[in-house]
Amino acid sequence: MAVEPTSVRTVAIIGQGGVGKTSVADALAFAAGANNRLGRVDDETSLFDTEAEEMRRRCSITTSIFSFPWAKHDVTVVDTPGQGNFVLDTKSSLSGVAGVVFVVDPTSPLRAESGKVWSWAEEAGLPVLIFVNRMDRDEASLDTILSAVKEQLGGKPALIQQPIGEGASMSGLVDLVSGKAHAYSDESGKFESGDVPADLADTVAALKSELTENAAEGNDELLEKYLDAGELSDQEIRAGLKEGVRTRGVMPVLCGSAARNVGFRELLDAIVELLPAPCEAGAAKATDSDGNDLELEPDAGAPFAGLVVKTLIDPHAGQLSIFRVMSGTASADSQVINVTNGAKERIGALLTLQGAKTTKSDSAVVGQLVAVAKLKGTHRGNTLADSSRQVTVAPAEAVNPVISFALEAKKRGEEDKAMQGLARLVEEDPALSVERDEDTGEILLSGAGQLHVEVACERLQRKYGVEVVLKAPKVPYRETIRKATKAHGRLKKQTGGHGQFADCRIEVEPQPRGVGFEFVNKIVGGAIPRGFIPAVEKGIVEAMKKGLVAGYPVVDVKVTLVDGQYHDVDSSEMAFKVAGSMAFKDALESASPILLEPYVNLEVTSPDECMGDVMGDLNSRRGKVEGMEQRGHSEVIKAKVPMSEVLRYAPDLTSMTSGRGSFEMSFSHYDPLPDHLAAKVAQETAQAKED
Ligand SMILES: Nc1nc2c(ncn2[C@@H]2O[C@H](COP(=O)(O)OP(=O)(O)OP(=O)(O)O)[C@@H](O)[C@H]2O)c(=O)[nH]1
Ligand SMILES: [Mg+2]
Repeated sequence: MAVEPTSVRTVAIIGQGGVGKTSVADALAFAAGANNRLGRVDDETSLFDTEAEEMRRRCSITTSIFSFPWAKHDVTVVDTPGQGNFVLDTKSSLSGVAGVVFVVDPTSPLRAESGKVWSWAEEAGLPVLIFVNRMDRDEASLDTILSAVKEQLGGKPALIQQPIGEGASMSGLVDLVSGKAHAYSDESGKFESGDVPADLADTVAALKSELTENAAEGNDELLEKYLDAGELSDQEIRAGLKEGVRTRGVMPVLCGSAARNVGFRELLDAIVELLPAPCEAGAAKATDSDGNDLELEPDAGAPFAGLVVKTLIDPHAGQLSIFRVMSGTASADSQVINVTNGAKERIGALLTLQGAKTTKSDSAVVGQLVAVAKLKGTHRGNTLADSSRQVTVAPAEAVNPVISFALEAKKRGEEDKAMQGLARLVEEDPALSVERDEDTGEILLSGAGQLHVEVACERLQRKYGVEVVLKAPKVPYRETIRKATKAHGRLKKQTGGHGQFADCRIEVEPQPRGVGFEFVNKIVGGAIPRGFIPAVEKGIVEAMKKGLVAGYPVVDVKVTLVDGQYHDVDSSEMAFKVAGSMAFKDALESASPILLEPYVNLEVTSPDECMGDVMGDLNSRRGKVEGMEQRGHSEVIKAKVPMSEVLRYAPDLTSMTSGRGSFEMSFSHYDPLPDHLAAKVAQETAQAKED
């Protein structure tokens, strides 16, 4: 039977690394009866951390999805990675869901990872439930963590539960809306409902009136009634909260412990009662084939459109494309168009995801997150649609990789096999990229950090049987110009037979940092026929791949094509491409080219007493400290540092802080490399070429 769109709930479990997201996801699946035992990360029995690399590290590396029914609803839980090296996979998964559970740890401060996932959820306009996990720990402080959510993230937490007992002696929760106490006597996840313990009565009464006020604020009618009568019914409070959640005005807070299996039926109920169905979240924006914006009605009867948010590749079973139905209904055994690239695709079986397993289903309605196997030309970010209405939906913006390593296959001659395997890993992981250096033949693998790249190599070996060795990390330098200049490119080979002729004149000027490449055509009077102009641009783009200083790509330049000549017979696209390329190379010579180096944002958390060492060290690495902040007994330092100086920061920080420091890194910007260092880089490139 088809699912009603209003009973669909899709929710991503997000938060910084190690707060217990996967444990929460497992506890939800167990509470709903989707698993007959409670999966645990520590015993390698989790339904969500199922890959060898995840189990070995006790850390989620990729997003994992599980759908199950709860209270007549179709609930899909998306467990996301939180660790800095893997967290980028979380971003694209957020376009697959209509809400998030933001998990926090009341025993430790919020780190940059939390800020990152929080801001992605904010950008996507996703409603938030906050789950305070680890309430079983004696040092847990609900107040401290909720103030941090408010102050550091701008969250709007509203408690809807009050824990009974603290830390190890926590014995249950009071549901503030119903005023019932839920007493937990074991780890079965089941509770006895009863009256609020007498010693909590005052606290609960005060919290309830605060909550009622919060709920009333979502809706004018309720507010009026509340101001009038001084109270609201449970039903009205829930309705007010739901309204506030949808518009991100309120973020209900639930408490519990994945270790003790406390609080998960309540969390399931909150997902169903307080988070909107995807179809209630508002119409999705799309673009039609003429480039016009339109809204997709969140209606099961509308023409089908779906956004592919993730690709999974199993070496044996092949490719799975996971998509969110953005409008209409997807049906098994149907024909669709991949609107992004025009390919016709057949949806054979539709699959519901259950961790590492799947089950077949006949259809999926608007809002559901499902998979289809063996689509040939479909990739993450593509839109699939019914041929009757060919629209595209914009995918999440990709995030740039931070660090690159050169690698080679351990066995001679396995380079191509490595490239093929890596290409599949890149298809699965938006934060990974791979390319081949044309000069040295080396494979360059880039990712969010050293650990990310290392894990990719482990997966390459396990899934595709190729062993590789990582070499020193490579800094992705760029080149640009400092001076505007004019240049000329002329190809003339007209001796005997069919000749080659093309001539172009260009003006080249620097652009502000980060603006990229711009090409302007100012040819008048047909000095170069219109049909050849794209060829000139192509030639320039080709020449930009290799700068003059040290062979790195040239960025941030504007090129204006101002004049040229052609020959009726001897001119061709190829000839103009070559001429464009020649002109650009000529321009570089006189435009005073320089090297640019990448900077990273570095956020270091260090115990107070190691601060001096950490700061001094950052200075010696040419870092610019931008701010410091006290968080508990730690100091958080934010700095911008040249990437070349922190390629191997982890072991150094470990030794400076006796293992108590941690850091996060993300790409920041490019800036000119000081001259004496530029000379060294140029020399190294020349040396590598010779070797
Ligand atoms: N005491 C206690 N430990 C917990 C609780 N929840 C999770 N843990 C433990 O914390 C560790 C990390 O749990 P995970 O569920 O893997 O955390 P995560 O947020 O998924 O971590 P990443 O996937 O790396 O982002 C495991 O050893 C869990 O057993 C809890 O409520 N109380
Ligand atoms: Mg996890």
